[in-house]
Amino acid sequence: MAPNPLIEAFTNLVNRIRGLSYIDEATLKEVLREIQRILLRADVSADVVLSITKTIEERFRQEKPPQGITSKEFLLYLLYQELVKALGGEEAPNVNVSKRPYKLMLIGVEGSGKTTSAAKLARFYIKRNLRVGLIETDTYRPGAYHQLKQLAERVNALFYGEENSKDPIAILRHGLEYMQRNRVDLIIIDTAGRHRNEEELLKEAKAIYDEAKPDEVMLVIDATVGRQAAAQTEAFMKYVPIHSVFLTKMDSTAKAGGALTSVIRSGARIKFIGVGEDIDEIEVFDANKYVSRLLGMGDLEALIEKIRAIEEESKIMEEIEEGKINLLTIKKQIDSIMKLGPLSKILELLPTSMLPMQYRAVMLDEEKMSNAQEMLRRWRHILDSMTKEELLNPDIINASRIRRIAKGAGVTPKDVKELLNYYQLMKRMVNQIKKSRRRLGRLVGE
Ligand SMILES: Nc1nc2c(ncn2[C@@H]2O[C@H](COP(=O)(O)OP(=O)(O)OP(=O)(O)O)[C@@H](O)[C@H]2O)c(=O)[nH]1
Ligand SMILES: [Mg+2]
Repeated sequence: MAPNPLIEAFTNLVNRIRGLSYIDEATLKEVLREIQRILLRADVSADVVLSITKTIEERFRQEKPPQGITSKEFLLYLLYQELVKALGGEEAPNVNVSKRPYKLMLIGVEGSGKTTSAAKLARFYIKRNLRVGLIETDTYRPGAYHQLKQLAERVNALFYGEENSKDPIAILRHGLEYMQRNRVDLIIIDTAGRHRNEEELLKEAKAIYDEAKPDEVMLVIDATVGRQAAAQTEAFMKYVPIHSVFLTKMDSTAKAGGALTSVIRSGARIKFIGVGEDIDEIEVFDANKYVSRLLGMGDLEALIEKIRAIEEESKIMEEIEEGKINLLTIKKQIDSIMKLGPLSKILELLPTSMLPMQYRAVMLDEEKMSNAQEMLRRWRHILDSMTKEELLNPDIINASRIRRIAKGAGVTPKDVKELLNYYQLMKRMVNQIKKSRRRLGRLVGE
């Protein structure tokens, strides 16, 4: 994406936070005010801005940063998380085409970028080895037929249109037949945006929808309208179901933040963004990726990964404390530790670490450390060659199973036994803790 004022402002803020020696009350307030200024300038509506900063503030005060994470880093993490949340959450949209042929209809106001986006989508899916056809039903804009026909040729998509027709429904019907005859996997229907008035536009959209019975209606919105995007979405939703949104011209507006948050608030799902006029300038909208770029992250990504892994580990610890322990628990634990990177870097995390006492004592020794790492890797292989049943119910693992598992993992039966001993130890410890809790509970009269 081209340099944009939003990215610049956020990157500056991130660098400032990093440069702080510590975060006191005054600097916290200042940082929050700066976040508000940036978001308001990006045309994000005031209530969304307030809810983002309020949540960051509350979480910063109430939640303790995970071990090994400074309060500065934690603040950056909260900023990242709350922005992702405001942009629709963690999961990237599913852009798979679920059936063949799949009919995708584009609608939107004049000049929003429908025809350009139709070609971008064709290119996107052709790259994914789909046969794509484009149908032009716009009978209003002079030259619409040639515009899409040329684009279709450029991206190697099939094309159907009728240059002199004034009947979009007839064009559509012929176009669908043509595409089906040619065994097209994905049929993209472009519609007109130029009408005498809005009502006429919406009514035609509805008529085309009824005739095409598309699998997906994608609303194309020009991001330069900023927070007005929600009103547009809602107007269209009254006439046809809106399954997804293509937000265009993200490259040429300082109001992208407003467009994104307002569309999301209207309940629509943003699937694609247009980031330039060229046919390749299309991206799947992924809130995580978008926010990472917004904050100029790069290396911040490592921090996010780390915090996630720590959170995952504390979830596992909770499970263990509740007494739900089996070999699957151990497997998850090893995964989260491995994700945290070299063991030497996670010394601070040792209290919650899974390593048995005898290993903790030797952690500072480089050579022994790499032995411990080696051991974890070995254990991971061993766990991989167990069946689900064995993971969930380790008591069934007898001598012959141990031999099979060892062979599968390329280790000795002794190695497998070592892991099983560790598991038994953990289980005993957990039971002890549970017992003493219960005793304590009885003492205080629970
Ligand atoms: N910078 C930029 N320009 C874009 C983007 N998408 C579309 N455009 C431009 O927006 C203008 C309008 O695009 P069209 O695709 O013709 O819009 P339309 O919705 O089909 O317009 P009508 O058919 O009149 O309703 C063109 O100049 C495109 O090049 C984008 O992501 N970034
Ligand atoms: Mg058009």
